[in-house]
Order: sequence, then C-alpha cells, then structure tokens
Amino acid sequence: MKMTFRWFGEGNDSVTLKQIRQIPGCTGLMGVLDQYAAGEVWPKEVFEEYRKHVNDAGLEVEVIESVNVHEDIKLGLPSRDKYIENYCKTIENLAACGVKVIVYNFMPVFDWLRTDLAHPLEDGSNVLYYNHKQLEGLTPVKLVEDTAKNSNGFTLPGWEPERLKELERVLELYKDIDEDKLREHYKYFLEGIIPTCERVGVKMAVHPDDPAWNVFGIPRVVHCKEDLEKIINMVDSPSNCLCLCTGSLGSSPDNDIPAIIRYFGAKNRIACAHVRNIKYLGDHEFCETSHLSSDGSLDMYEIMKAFYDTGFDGYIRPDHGRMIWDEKARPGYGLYDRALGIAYLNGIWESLHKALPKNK
Ligand code: DNO
Repeated sequence: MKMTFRWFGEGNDSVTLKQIRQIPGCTGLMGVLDQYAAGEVWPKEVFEEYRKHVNDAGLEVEVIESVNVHEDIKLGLPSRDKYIENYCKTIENLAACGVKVIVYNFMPVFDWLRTDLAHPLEDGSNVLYYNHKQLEGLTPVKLVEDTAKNSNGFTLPGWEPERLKELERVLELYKDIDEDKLREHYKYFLEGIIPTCERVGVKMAVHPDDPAWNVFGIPRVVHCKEDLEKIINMVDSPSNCLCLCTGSLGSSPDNDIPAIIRYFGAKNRIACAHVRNIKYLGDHEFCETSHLSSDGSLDMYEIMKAFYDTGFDGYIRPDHGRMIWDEKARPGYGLYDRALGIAYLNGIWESLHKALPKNK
C-alpha cells in the first residue's frame, strides 16, 4: 500500500508540498492539473515539469485524478470520437512521465455533490453535508452558484467554472438518456481507451458516484456493487479498474464497503482508494466526519482489514477532512484533518501487519 495525498498544484492549494512531505508515511500525491478542461490533451512537457517539481520535493506522483471525461462522450454525441482520441493522447503523455493510475468518474454533469460545505459539528469543526430533501427546493443552477460561493475562494474539483457554464443546455440533453443508454456510452468510451492503457501500462480507476444515488433526475451508473461489476465486465482488462471511495459508496447504507473491497480486491481490480468516514443522519442525509470509526458510521478497521487481507498494493489517500484548528482551505481539503486521517489509517495498517504477519 502506498499512502498519498491529494494536491491541487502550486498557487491552487493552501497546502504546500513541504507540509505533505512531513506527514508520516505519506510518500506521494494523487495529483491534479485542473487548468485543462475536459476533452483537452494534457501536454507531456507541462506534466513532466510538474512531475519534476513534485519529485524534487521528495514525493512521487504516480496517480492523477480528475482527467475529466467530456460530456459529449457521456451523451454519446458524434463529437465523442475526437474527445476519446484526445483522452488517449493524455493517457500516453501521462504514462510517459511515470503515471500508473488515472482516476476519473462517469457522473453526468456534476462530480460529487453536497448541500452544505460547512456544516457545524459538536466539536466546533465543520464538514461537508448532504440532505436530499434540500435538493428538492433547489435548481441545479442555484446549487452550482451556492457551491461556488461557499468554497472559500477555491475551485472545487468537478465544479470548474468552464465545465459548468453550459449547465442548462447540457441538462436538457440528458432528458433522453436513461441508465442503459449511459452504460452503452460508457462501454464505448472504455473500448476506445483501454487498448491504449494496456499498451502504455496505465490503470483507469473509476470514482463512484457521490452521493450513491441519482440527483435531479439525471441517471448515474457507478454506485453499488452490481454497477461496479457491470463496469469491470464492459471491457475485461486489468487496466479497467476502480477507485474505491469508501465515503462515496458508503453514503448509501445498502453498500457493504468491506465486502465490496474484498470482492473486487480478490479480482485485482482496485487500483487506488479514497478512504474516509461519514455519518448517517437520516434518509439520504449524511455528514462527513473525522476518519475515526467511532466518529462516523463506517468501520474503518474492517475497511483497512479488507484491503490488507486481499493483498492490496495500490494507492490510498485520506479524503475530505473536517475543517479544524481555524484552517482556511478548500472545503474538504485542508491539511490538518487529512494528515490526522493518514496517521490513523497508517496506524491501523501497522497493527494489521503486526497481528497478521503472513499477509503483506
Ligand atoms: C471528490 C473527489 C472527486 C474525484 C473525482 C475523480 O472530492 O474524490 O472529485 O477526484 O470524481 O474524477
């Protein structure tokens, strides 16, 4: 297992590489280059420079997140072939600079979604929060405006302005797309890119829908074991993998996270993982918490044990921390609580290793 940290890049993150390097047991990044809009080719030279900068700080960058899939691919429009071709070029360019895993998602229009970015907890910290009932009174446009306004001046992953400026037009196009259609388009995308991944040694890791259900009546097809099974079977290749996000899948109490990890881990289809805790507050209502099991509804020991028992040797990062100690950062992406999360997850891993030395 390699412990990593999400970093948004110089000038685009309140956290520095030096700080990340000083988190015990953190050896690398899950990097992001969000200056490129979905559908654009990420140039090799730019990424090479970025990689060198990260390596010079003593960290690896073998995982890249949010190489976003152009909406035309999800919609199955004729222009998708051009965007798939560009995606393949980006894969080649990243692989040439040492990238081994690319995290992406196949959520139409939105990436992750919350109704409050600063929900207060009893300990005086604040966290991301979701209540499905609150969406009923909101239009997608209003939600986007509120999310942008409350993000402490940072662009949030998946909520980049250029991606969302055509929101109303795109929402209209989804009216004719149901889950089966979306899966057809997904399969077409995978068939277009996986041969390139195999050739250059990259694993694609799909991030689950967050939250794990449909929003605003738009279909979503990546939020339970059956969905994930369909995806890995669309193109049966070791390059067609999952990013196991415990908090996203875990937003639905119907998803048994340790069992899902064991199932796909045994098939060697989990390339990387986002590990965090959440707390159920009601029907389709939850908040995020510290990583500690007793603070939330997920059993983090059982989650880490499932990774451990299946010999997981991919990348893990903590995800979405609370905002604590008066830190001012991108919601969910402060330094302090995610660093605490790493220390805790590494502690579980060490105790698993010492108690069960025959596993890795
Ligand atoms: C949310 C993140 C996601 C993830 C993307 C990958 O906080 O985990 O933005 O990186 O869905 O495409």
